[in-house]
Amino acid sequence: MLRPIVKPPIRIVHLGLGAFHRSHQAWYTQHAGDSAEWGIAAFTGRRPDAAAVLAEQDGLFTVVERSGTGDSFEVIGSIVEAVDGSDVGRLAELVAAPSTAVITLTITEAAYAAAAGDSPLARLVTALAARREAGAGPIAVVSCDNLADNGNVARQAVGALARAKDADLAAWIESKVSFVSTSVDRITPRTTGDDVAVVAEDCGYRDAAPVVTEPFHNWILSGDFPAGRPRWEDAGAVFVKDIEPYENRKLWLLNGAHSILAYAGLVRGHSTVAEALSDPLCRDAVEAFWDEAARHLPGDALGIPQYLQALVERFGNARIAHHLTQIGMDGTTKLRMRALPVLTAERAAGRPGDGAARMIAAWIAYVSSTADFQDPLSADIQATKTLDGEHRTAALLALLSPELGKDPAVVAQIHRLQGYIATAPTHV
Ligand code: CS2
Repeated sequence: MLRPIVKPPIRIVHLGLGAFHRSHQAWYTQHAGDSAEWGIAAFTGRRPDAAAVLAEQDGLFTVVERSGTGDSFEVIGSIVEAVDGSDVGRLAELVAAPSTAVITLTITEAAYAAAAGDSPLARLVTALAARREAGAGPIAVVSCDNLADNGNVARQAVGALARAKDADLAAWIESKVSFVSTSVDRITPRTTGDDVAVVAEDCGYRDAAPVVTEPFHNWILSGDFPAGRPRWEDAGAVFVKDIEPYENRKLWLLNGAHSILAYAGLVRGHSTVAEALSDPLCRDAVEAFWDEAARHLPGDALGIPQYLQALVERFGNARIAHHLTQIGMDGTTKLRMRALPVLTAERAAGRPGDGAARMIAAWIAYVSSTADFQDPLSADIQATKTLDGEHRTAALLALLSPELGKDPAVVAQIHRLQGYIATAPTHV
C-alpha cells in the first residue's frame, strides 16, 4: 500500500481528524478533477493518536466501501500531513500561509458551544490571528458538522471568541473569513480491529487506519470560497444558494431517525442500527417521525419518498456495524437539532408531534437506564436522578428547551411515551 506518491501541496487545513473526515472530505478531495493541487493537513481533536498512526503511513489510508453485498477498496492520498491537534504552532503556520485557501471542520456538534479554553475553535481563532498578521488575505471556513445553519453557527462562535480576545481581529474575521454552510452525509462508524484485519486479508498489506463506509455519499455546500477550492463537484458535491431544505432533510430524516434508533434501540437491548431497525417498535417510531418531519419538507425537488426509501436500505445494511452507543453520544446537543424543530412545527400546526416527542422520550428512557454515556450536560443529567416521575422528565426536557420544560402538556406527553418504549415486548 505504502507506495510513494507525489504529494499535493497543502491548501486545506482540517480540524477534527476522525473516520468521517477521511471517508468524506478527504475522499471528495481525492476525487476532485484538480486533486493534484489540493493537499490536506489534518489536525486531531481530543486525542493525538489518529495523527500518529496516520503519520506513520505517510498519511495514506484505505477507504473500504461496504455495500450490502461486498467491499471495494481504495487508497486515499489527499491527507499529506496528520498533526496532533495540540500543535497550535503548526496550525497557525499553515493557516497563515497564503497558499492555504480552505479550513474544514468536523469538531462535533457540541464543540460549537464550548467557550474559550483549549477548544478547537479557540485554536482556530489563534490561527486566524496569525493569518491576519501575515497579511495572507481572505479564506473560507467550512463547517462539516451536523448542525442547522452550521456556517452561521461557526461564524457566531468564532466571532464571540475573537471579540473576547481582540476587537480588531474580530472585525478582520468578519470582513475576510467566509463561513460556508454544508450538509454532509456518509455513514461511517468508528474503525475497529476487524476492519484492519479485513484490509490485511483482502489487500495484502497492513493499514493500521482504514476506514469502513457506505457507498452512498452526499455533500451540499452554500457560500463563497474567496481563495479558491477543489472541484469537489467532480465527485458529486452540489453547490446551492439556499441550503436550509437540504439541511433539514438530512438532519431530521437521517439523523433524527438515527437518534430514535439509538435511544429506543439501546433501551430495548439492540447494539447496531440494522438490529434496531428490524425491531418493529423502533421501525414504527422512525416511520411516525418521518411522516411528521416530511410535512415540513415541502417541494418535489427534495424527492422525499426516494430519500426515505434509500434511507431504509442504508440503515438496513447489516454489513456495516454502526453502533448505537456512538450515535447516542451528546444527546442534548443532537436532539435540539433533530427533534425540537419538528416538534415545534407540529405543535404550531395544532398537532401533538408524538413522533418527535417519542425521540425525546427515548433519550430520557436511555439516560435513565445507564450512567455510561457522554454528553456536554452529563452532570446536569445526573443531577436530575434525585427527582421523580414527571418532575424528572420536566427537568431533562428543560435541558433541551427551557420553554418546553415548563409546558405541562408536553411534559406529560413525553412522560407517557417513555413507558411505551421501555415496556413493549421486543420482537426481533
Ligand atoms: C449520526 C451521524 O452519530 C450520529 O449522530 O447520526 O454521525 C450520521 O451517521 C452521519 O451524519 C451520516 O452522514
